[in-house]
Amino acid sequence: MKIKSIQLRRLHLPMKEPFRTSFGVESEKDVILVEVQTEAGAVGFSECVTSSEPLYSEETNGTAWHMIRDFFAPKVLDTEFHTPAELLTVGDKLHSFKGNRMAKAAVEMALWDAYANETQIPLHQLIGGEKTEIAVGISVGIQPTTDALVKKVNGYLQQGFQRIKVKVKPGYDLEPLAALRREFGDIPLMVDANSAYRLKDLSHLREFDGFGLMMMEQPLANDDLVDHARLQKELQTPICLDESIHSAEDARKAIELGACRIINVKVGRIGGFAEALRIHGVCQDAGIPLWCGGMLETGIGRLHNVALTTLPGFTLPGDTAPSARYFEQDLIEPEVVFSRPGFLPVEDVLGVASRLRMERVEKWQVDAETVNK
Ligand code: OSB
Ligand code: MG
Repeated sequence: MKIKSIQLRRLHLPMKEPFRTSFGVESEKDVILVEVQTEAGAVGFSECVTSSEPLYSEETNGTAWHMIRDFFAPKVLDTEFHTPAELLTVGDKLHSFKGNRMAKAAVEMALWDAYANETQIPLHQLIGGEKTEIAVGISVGIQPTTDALVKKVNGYLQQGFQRIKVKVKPGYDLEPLAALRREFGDIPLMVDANSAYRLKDLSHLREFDGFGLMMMEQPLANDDLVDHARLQKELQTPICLDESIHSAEDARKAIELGACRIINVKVGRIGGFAEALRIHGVCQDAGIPLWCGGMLETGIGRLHNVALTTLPGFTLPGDTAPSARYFEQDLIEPEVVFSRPGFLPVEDVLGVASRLRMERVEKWQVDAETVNK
């Protein structure tokens, strides 16, 4: 496979409802798509998991566009990849450029997707995935009232989601959790704080132990491992790291320190499929369970997340909900839908371009640029 051209597109796609976390609210999906064309005529797509503002991480759609256009895409233009083993080295070509892993991941994932299209081998097979369906839970944004939360969660349980993840922040945590336990009993329940607490909140965080949660996701700072290790020693509830894990090295150090007992892998956050496979290896060796997180992706990222989740180390339900969770109409057809309640099918996707509705991409597109060497 030889890379002939790379295009960037930016879309503003309407969302069904706003999604609120401890750091802010997202009401529209502002997304960058990367499109790769090969000499043989294959097409690969990916979506970048950056957002408009640097609230989840330092990266934004603006910085990602700049990084991909000016540094990352030119590095892979005209290069050749003949085997999956060679695709594992895309990251090495970008390694001298520091950070910006979301932007790097978008390029890397589009190359894997193009390779699946060119070789007609589904992505999940290329990366060594094994499952034929995957179990999924749902991430529930912060609601205006506890009643509203209970109502939402009830609907999701009816639909069959395998676990409920509730976004929390100081002032919106113990009371909603108590209401959910009262209403729904022993459901698989977890929280995600998106770095809203500090170690000084220890006595408050201890109270979460009373709710029998599957895990507490990223309670402390986005760039911290040391305080998470101190916190984990004080809590019964397993800590799951999301924002703090950018690489397999981070995973190794977090495990060594005892900073978490579970890791949320977002392939778009950590630099791509190759790094995800390395994290998978580190965590399998250490007996650390994984699950696949989400970034409110369109169907493009959703299909890539499904492929990732087929790896055997992803033993806990992920955040990859059906397309209809966020979008009236996804960019792909058929959309991502349950095969049975709480499960997504693993389909043989030979590149997401085969599912993409270009007229919908064009409908929501606000910017486009072809990258030159
Ligand atoms: O922390 O997992 C997170 C959404 C945007 C940014 C960060 C996170 C999330 C979610 C939603 O929890 C996951 C999804 O449904 O895609
Ligand atoms: Mg999270």
